[in-house]
Amino acid sequence: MGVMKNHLVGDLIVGCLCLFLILCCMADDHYYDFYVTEKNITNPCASKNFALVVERVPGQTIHVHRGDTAFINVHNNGTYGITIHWHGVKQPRNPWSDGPAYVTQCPIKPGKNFTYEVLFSEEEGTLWWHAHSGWSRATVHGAIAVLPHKDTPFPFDPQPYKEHVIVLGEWFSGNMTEFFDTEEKRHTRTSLSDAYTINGLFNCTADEGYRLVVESGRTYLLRIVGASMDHEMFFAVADHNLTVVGQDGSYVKPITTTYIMITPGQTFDILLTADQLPSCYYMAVGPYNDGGNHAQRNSSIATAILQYKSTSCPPIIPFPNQLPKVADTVSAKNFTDQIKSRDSVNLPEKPDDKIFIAVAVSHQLICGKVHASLNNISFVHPKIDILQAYHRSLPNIYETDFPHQPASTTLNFTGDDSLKFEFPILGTKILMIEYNRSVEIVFQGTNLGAENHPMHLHGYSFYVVATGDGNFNETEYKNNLNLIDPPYLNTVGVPRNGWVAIRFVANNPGVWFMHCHLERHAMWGMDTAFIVTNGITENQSIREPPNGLPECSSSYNTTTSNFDADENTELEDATPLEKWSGIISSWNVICFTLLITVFSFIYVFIR
Ligand SMILES: [Cu+2]
Repeated sequence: MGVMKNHLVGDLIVGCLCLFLILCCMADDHYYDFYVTEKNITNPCASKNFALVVERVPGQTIHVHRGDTAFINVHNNGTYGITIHWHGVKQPRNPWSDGPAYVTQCPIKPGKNFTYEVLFSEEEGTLWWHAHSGWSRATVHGAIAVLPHKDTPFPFDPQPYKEHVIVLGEWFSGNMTEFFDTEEKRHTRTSLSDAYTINGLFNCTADEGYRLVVESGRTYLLRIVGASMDHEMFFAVADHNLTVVGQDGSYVKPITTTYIMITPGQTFDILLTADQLPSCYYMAVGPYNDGGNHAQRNSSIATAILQYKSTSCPPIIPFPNQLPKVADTVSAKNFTDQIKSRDSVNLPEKPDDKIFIAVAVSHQLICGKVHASLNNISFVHPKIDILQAYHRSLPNIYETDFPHQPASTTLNFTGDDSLKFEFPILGTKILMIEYNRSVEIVFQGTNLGAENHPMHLHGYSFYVVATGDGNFNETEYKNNLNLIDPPYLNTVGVPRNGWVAIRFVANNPGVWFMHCHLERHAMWGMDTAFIVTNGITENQSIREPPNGLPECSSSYNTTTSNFDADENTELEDATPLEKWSGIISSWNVICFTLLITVFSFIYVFIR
C-alpha cells in the first residue's frame, strides 16, 4: 500500500512537472500587419523628410517569448518594391522568410503583400527588423523584444521594473525614395546623413526630442538597436552607469560601463537604475569612426532626455561628458573586449572548415564606380533570388566558386599588398557549406577602405573566438583564442587594419546572406551568401516554399536558361553612359590599362 502511495505521489509530481513544462514552454503564434507607405516625416529643427515607413520611425516593436512564431503580413502601399529582414532571428530551415532582396526572395511589388513566418528558436533579448531592399532600411525598421519563456524571470538581477526601446538611427532630409533610387544606380560616393536620431527624433533645444520618464530608485531594461546606416555609434546617459546584460539576442556576463559602442546591426540589453539626484539628464549618441577621414563624415551628436518623474527640467542640464570622441578607438576597443557570453560553451579546439576573407573598399574613380569586395569578389545581386534558383536548380543565376581564401593568406593586407584588391571581379559568387560542418571564418581588414566593418551573417549567430591587430598570424590567434565564453553575436566589427575569427556549426540549411552592415559598403558589393546543404532527414532540410512568395520581375526562360531580354529592367533604366559604365566596370583592369596607354600616346605625341 505504502509503495503504491509512493508511486501515486511520484506520478503526480511527474505529471505536475510535465504540465508546468508544457504551460511554461508552450510556444505562441503572433500576428501582425505591416503597412508600408510613403509619407512626410517631420522633426523639430529639421528639413522635411519624405520616405517609406511602416506607420512611423521607428515602426512598432514586435513582442514574443522565446520559441514563439510571428506571422507578419507586409502590405506594400508604396511605389517601390520592398522586403523585410528579421535581423538576428535564425529562422531554422526557413530561409524563405529571411528577407534580403534577390538573395532569399524578390521584392514585394507595390500593391502586393507577403506574410513572413518568423520562427524564433534560441534567441532571447533584443533584435530588430528592417527593410532589406536598397536604402529603405533608413526609415523602415523597428525593434523585436524576445522575452524568456512565459512565467520565467530574466536571468539577471535586479528584474527590470519596465522596459523601453531605444533605436539609434540617422536622419536624411529631402525625398528619401528618390535618394534610394539615385544612390543605388550611381554606385558611387553616398550622401551624408543630416543628423543622428534617438527613436527617430533629435533635439535642437532641451524641450524637444525623445524623453524617457523614470521613477527614482527603479531599474529599467533598455533595448538598444543600432539602426544607423553608415556609422558605428557611442551611446551614454549623463552621470548614469549602464549594465550590459545581453547583446544580439544572447545574454552576456554583466558589465558595468559609462558608455557603449554599437555598430549598425547590433543590439544591446542594458539595465539602467535611476539612482541619481532626481533631475533631467541627457542621453546622447555620437559617431565612432576609425577610418581617419572624419571631414567626410557626419560628426554631430543627437540627444534625448532621461527625466525623473515629478521633476521639472532645469534650463541647463548636464551633458554626458563620458561620451567618447569620434575617433576614440581605444574606448571602442575597451568596451568591445569586455563582452563575454554569460554561459560557458567549451568549443572544440579545431573547426572542420577554415575560410579566410579579406575585406576591401576600392576607389576606382577612373572608371566611374566604387566597388567593395570580399576576397576580391564584388557581389552582384542577381535578377532572381538565389534561394529560388537553388530550390529550382536554375542555372546561370549564381556561381559557387567564392574563394575560401584570397590569392595568399600571407600578404601584407594592412600594408602595400592591399592594392591587390583595387580591381575586384564582379559576380554573384557564393560559398557552399556542407550540413553540420563546424566552420571558422577569419575576416581580415585591409588598408583599402581601412575602417571598422560590421559583418553580419543571416540564419546564424556565431562565436567571436579571437581578434587581433594588423595581419592575421597563428601565434596571436592561439594566444587570443577564447573557446570558453566567447561572445555569441550576429554582427561583429572587423577592426580597422586588424582581423577577427568567428565560429559556427552549419546546422541551419538554407541560403544565408553575409555582408557588411555599413550600407554604402553593402551596396558597393561587400557581400556574399552561403548555401548550407540539407542534411539527411526532413528535419535537417529546407522547408517547402510558402504560398504567395513575391514574383520576380525578370522572367526566367527555362529553355534558354536565361532572362527574356525585354524583362532586363535594370539596364533598361540606365542612361547610355551608365550602360557603358556598367559594362566597362566588369573589366576595370582593361579599362585602366587602356586609359594609361591613351594618355601615354597623347604625351608622346605632344612632346
Ligand atoms: Cu564595411
